[in-house]
Amino acid sequence: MPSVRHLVHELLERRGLTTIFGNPGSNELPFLAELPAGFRYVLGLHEGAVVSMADGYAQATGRPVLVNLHAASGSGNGLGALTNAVAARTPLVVMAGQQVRPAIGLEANLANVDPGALMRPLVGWAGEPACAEDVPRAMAQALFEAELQRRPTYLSVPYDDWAVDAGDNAAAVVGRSVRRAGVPDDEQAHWLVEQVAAAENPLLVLGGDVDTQGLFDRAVDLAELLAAPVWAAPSQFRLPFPNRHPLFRGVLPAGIAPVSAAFEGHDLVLVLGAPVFRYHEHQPGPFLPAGTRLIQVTDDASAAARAPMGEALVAEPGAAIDLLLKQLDPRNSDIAGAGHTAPPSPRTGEGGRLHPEEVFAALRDQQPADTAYVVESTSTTSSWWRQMDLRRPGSYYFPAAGGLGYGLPASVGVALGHPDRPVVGVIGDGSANYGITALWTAAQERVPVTIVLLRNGTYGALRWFSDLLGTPDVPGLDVPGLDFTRIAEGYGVPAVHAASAEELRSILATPTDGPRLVQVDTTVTAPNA
Ligand code: TZD
Ligand code: CA
Repeated sequence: MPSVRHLVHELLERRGLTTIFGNPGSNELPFLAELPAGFRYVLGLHEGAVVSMADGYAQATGRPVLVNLHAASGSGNGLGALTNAVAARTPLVVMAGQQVRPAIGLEANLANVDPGALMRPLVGWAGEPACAEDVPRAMAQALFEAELQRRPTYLSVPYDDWAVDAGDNAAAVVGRSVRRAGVPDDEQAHWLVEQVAAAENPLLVLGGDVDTQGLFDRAVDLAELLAAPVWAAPSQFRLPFPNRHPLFRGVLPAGIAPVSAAFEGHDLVLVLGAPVFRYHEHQPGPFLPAGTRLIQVTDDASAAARAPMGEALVAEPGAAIDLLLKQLDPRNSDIAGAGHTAPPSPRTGEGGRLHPEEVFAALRDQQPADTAYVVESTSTTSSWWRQMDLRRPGSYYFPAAGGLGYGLPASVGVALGHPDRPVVGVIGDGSANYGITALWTAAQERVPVTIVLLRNGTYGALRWFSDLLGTPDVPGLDVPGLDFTRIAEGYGVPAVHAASAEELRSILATPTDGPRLVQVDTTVTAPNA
């Protein structure tokens, strides 16, 4: 009879979870024993980096990923990064080892006394099997829950379970499949089509799910059919629409009042694949202007339930888009033929520092059009969108819950998931420190990724916030004295300092077959200017 370990390995293999991101401890070693050929263990040196690498990899491949963490201390280290995976709806299956059952109640070292309580409310499901024979089924549940809920899950397994004979029934779970459909029924479809057809001046708001669910190009077809302007939903973690398309209006500002102002004059706002809404700065006001209705289509039942206004249809956004494309007549518009708007010339820096716009213009001009960017640079948002020209699906990733430490590791994860695309991480000198150990993984795995490190010496976004909140005298906002070329070299990643826009352009013009870091000194900017 096969062991628990053998069955779980087989289950993971059959479900395609053969690239494992992890940082093991003693409790985890028995699971890792006898890993079949074909499995790849990508070692990260800190659990925050492990989870963020896995998040980037899972988003890039569109597949669930197994994350292997140590018990309480290791899992705890991963929690901050898990906030981003929750907001991005990434199906990570986090598995941690556990002490042997008799030792848990004694609170022996490395026991995870209440694993579910440690990980909730972030994970959508958490469990520890009540007996060894139940481990393969519990692993299948963790995996299916992650896929069905589109949310990370957590499984804790006592380490002496792995060698146990799994018994006759346990193998039945290995070949299971669970499918899901989210197509509106006829009546719901009819209602949705009617509402959109009747709107005089509809507006589309697209969320990150549009890109994660492969709907980027179809969203363009829908917007052109409706001749409707398009906003990206606030606090965006993916780009759902080409950012220089003539119908694109930008990313909605993350406050109640400015969102409402942006909807002024539209009788219908159709939100696809986003919560309503992920606000940030508290700017009170009416949720919607008078005369504006809102319909949200999302497959995230919780996002529909918690929205404070509008009507919701819980269904796959892709199904709704297909339905509207099939059943609506095109509105007269010459927009489809209009070209993408040209970027303005970049603002320039001073005192030997580049303006971030000069850096982004260099990326836009020198990088191939299919480059995927992972951005964690918080004060340069406006500069970024002013200069970039992103027209392909999967071009942009940002920490979905705003938790720093995602960008650098996720760049590595996205590059591992997309060996066919150039990947650039655009990382601030504050943000880089939270996930810095991913440089080591990039070096060891020879991941072709370029990290452009923007060194402005400060937490720029917090400087802007301190003005907004009327707290100009707060401590702890500057980060001087960091040389990321030396830090990167120490982790085994070749690094250069680019002192001018020309130098940066010539570095970027040479493709790389391994990791590299380019440090640039930049001027301090505000996220909204
Ligand atoms: N810690 C974590 C894990 N996430 C956070 N979001 C913060 C702290 C707070 N924070 C922000 O929200 S932005 C920011 C911090 C510290 C500054 C980031 O600095 P940076 O980028 O150098 O990466 P800018 O462009 O200088 O703002
Ligand atoms: Ca900074």
